[in-house]
Amino acid sequence: MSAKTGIRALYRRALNTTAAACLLIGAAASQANAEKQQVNITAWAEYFPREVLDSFEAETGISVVYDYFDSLEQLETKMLAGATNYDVVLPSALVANRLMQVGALAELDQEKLPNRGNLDPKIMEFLSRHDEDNRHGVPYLWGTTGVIYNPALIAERMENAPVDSLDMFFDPDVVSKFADCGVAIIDSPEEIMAIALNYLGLDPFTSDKADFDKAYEMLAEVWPHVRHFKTASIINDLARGDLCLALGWSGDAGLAYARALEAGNGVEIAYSIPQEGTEVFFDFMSVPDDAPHPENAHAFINYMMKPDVIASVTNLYYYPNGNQASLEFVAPEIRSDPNVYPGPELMSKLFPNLPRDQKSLRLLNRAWTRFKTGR
Ligand code: N2P
Repeated sequence: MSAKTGIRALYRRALNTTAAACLLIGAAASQANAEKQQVNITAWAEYFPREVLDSFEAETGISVVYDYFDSLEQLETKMLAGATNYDVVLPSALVANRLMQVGALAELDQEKLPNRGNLDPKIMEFLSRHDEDNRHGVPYLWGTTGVIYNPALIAERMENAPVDSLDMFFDPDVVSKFADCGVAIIDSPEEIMAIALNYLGLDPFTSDKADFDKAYEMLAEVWPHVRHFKTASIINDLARGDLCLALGWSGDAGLAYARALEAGNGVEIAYSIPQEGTEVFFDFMSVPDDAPHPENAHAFINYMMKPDVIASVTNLYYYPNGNQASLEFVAPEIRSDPNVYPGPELMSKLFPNLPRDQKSLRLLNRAWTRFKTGR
């Protein structure tokens, strides 16, 4: 990342937080009813720090059962089937919108969420496009999809590589240079297809088959140079030096850097938001309509909206959050890192993911599957 010393400081802070959490766990154990109370959440791996969950358990006596998913498609399929036993789910705003339309998300009880006042009105307004009047969820973390790279391995293979451009992935002459040190792309069809269409100068939310064909043709040239599409392996593979380039999420770049530092293996990781523009995502805390512990779900969501709590998540994971009151607790080196909190110029090049009709979704998924499987 740009502020390396900053990451080191954050990393030290993370270790201190772990020590503090250990003391709190002792306090929780003394609460007689601790084990009777439970909240079942599902989210990405590396999205809720263990120490934050421990503090929640210590403060409320509600224990957290955390089940993680590797792709939004996996979450959506489960949620559409229903009876998941989850109390809190973390879809993107776009997936949340589709889940709402089929009644899979409950309306939140706003009175049980007094910390809502801490949220950023601009982000709430944005999210109201996906969730009218912000009734079904509250923003958690957000971020961008961009170029994660190992500067040393890239420089060995190409002088002045265009690291702030999607040419790194979509120009076969460029990406082929990095095939030997390992290139990965997140398995996230709606996000990557929108970015690819936008790179080609096409409408990222097109419904025209010819546009999807053009994107597929470009991606087919890229495919031979991609080592894998395993979203969940990207952080560790980068941190070990087993990948030199990944099209992935901004915060995961910070995590890969921190993990390499922890391993002391000399691997460095950097991130840039592509100048052609890319997707900005907003993740969403919400409650399934059939959640078994809706009270606990509200308590959990409310806890995550405490300014110091959500700031500690941003400080650890390098993803910005949707909580305005937390900004004063966010480490200055993160708040001022334009790759984490993009300035207005970069921000204007970012586009949020928007709903598509069924026919376009089918075209998109078909192009993606052909790309991913090299057919
Ligand atoms: C997982 C981060 C996922 C964010 N480490 C994607 N919206």
